Amino acid sequence: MSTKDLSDYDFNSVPDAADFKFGIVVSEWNYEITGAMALGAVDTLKKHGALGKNIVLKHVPGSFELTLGGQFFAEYTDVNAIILLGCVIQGETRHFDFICQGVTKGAVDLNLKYGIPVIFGVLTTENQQQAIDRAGGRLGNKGDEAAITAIKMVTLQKDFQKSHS
Ligand code: DLZ
Repeated sequence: MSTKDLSDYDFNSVPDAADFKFGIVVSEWNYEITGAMALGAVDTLKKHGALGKNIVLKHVPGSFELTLGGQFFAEYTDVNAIILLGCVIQGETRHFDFICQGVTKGAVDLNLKYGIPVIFGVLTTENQQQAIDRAGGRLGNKGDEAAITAIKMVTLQKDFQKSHS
């Protein structure tokens, strides 16, 4: 069992995000969890310089819809990165497996199709407590981690673009 804050990181190792634009898609299913992840993500982006006007938040009904929400961002906006936030909690049926497979594959496909970072911020837990622990609880906040990953990946993409121009 994990006891470490998984979101613990070196603040100075994260690049400045002042010039970047972010789209965040939040699943309404298990919103007490995903809402806390969204707050963490926005807060972390701002801590690293992102401007409020450059962070756009949209909601979808469930984690299965995160992929299409992300695709809308890719097609209709000029964001530099898209963060998908969801929480799938294991139930008594195989629904869990299908949703997890769908959104994971969907996120991979979006990354490759649009060539911008699409960050997988989806908790897949056995129970509610494991999700609470990872959404601002004792093991950190998956939303914060997704925000940091987004900043790092946009910076990496810009590095490549600079060296190829
Ligand atoms: C239907 C469903 C179930 C059972 N569980 C979850 C869950 O734990 N987390 C989540 O984000 N969404 C869940 N959903 C909803 C699906 O993601 C989706 O919204 C519906 O199947 C409609 O496409």
